[in-house]
Amino acid sequence: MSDRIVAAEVLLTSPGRNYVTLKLTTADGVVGWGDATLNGRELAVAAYLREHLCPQLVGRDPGRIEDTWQYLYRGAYWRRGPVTMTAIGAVDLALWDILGKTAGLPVYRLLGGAVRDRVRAYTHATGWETAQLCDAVDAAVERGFTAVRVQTGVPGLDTVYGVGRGPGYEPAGRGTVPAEETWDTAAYLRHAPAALAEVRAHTGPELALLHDAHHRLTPIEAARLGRALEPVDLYWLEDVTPCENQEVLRRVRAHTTTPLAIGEVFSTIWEFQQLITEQLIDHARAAVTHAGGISSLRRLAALADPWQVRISPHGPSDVSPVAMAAALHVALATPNHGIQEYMGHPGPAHEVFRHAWSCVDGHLHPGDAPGLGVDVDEALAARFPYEPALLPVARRRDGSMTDW
Ligand code: EZ4
Ligand code: CO
Repeated sequence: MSDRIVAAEVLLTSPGRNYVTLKLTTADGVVGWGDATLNGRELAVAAYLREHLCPQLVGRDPGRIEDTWQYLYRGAYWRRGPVTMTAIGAVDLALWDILGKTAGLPVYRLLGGAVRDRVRAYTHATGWETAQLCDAVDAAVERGFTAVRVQTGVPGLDTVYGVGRGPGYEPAGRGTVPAEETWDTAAYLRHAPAALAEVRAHTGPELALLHDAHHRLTPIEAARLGRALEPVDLYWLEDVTPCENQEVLRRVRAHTTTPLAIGEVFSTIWEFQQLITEQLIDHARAAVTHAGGISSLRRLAALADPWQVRISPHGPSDVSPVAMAAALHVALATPNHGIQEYMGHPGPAHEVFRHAWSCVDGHLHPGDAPGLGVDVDEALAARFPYEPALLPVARRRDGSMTDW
């Protein structure tokens, strides 16, 4: 008789930032782990799992990964959306973990084996002033990175999302009410191209530079920025416009050859469909958990491949070491993978989530441990209780809300 899931539990922990983790246990005693972290909406996913999915998982055959995905997605009347898809993603990750542990193989071998030796990664460099930013880029290069995301301060603004006044930044701030920031697109567009050109002059031509606009621009502003950044030779310009209307990207594409990356807030393959089939983007940025797991990320890659679009998944501190492992197994085994974002995790997170994956010379590898290769230290996790934390919101100078 095939194995059965006998327990489905949700763990909340905050070793430097909040993480939600799904634990599935089989009758044979195999444990599978899935990441269910949705930045600033952790408890919504935890409740979706605890109240709705966990009771449906107990008694199921853990080996029926695709059928479970179809059951939770296609079978449900209310579907799509980041909370639902993150919960399904966590289940999918945990089931692949169980399959790998049962087979005694790392997940990438179950996906067809490695198509590359290692996974190229990019990390973040931030600096309020351009000189500081150049120092941060140098530090990343020193660590071996061949690709760096550069985010700059904007004169006249007190804060800019994703840019610390000191080294580094953490997207979510503690508390139950979000911080409010002021945003000024005109000031940003006046400053960013010149700042990035200075960074390019500092680095020379070879280093891959990336930049993230965090969904703040109109189509014509995005087109202007893309065109202004062409001399900088970016690896990509990310999230130029808000996520709802994909057609606006046609206008951006018509005006610039700067490569575009979009999709860290997308939850399903269907949100990418038009962007891929009209070749409006170069990189699909879905995070493995937020878009429904390994099973659906592989489907997204298959859809993107004939259109020469690559998958380059989201990898900030809020993508837990469990989801990072899953992203790396997919990356190692997927031909049209581009680059993996690697922001890094707070120190204690590496102790709670002991992982076989590694980052060496700016490249990642999932390791060869069976399954996903992450063990969760539950006793240690319990010593870091969940603390509410949220992403900021932003208003324009006239006080109206602006887009993400
Ligand atoms: O804003 O992870 O490309 N990376 C990013 C991140 C995201 C946060 C949101 O949870 O844009 O910094
Ligand atoms: Co981004």
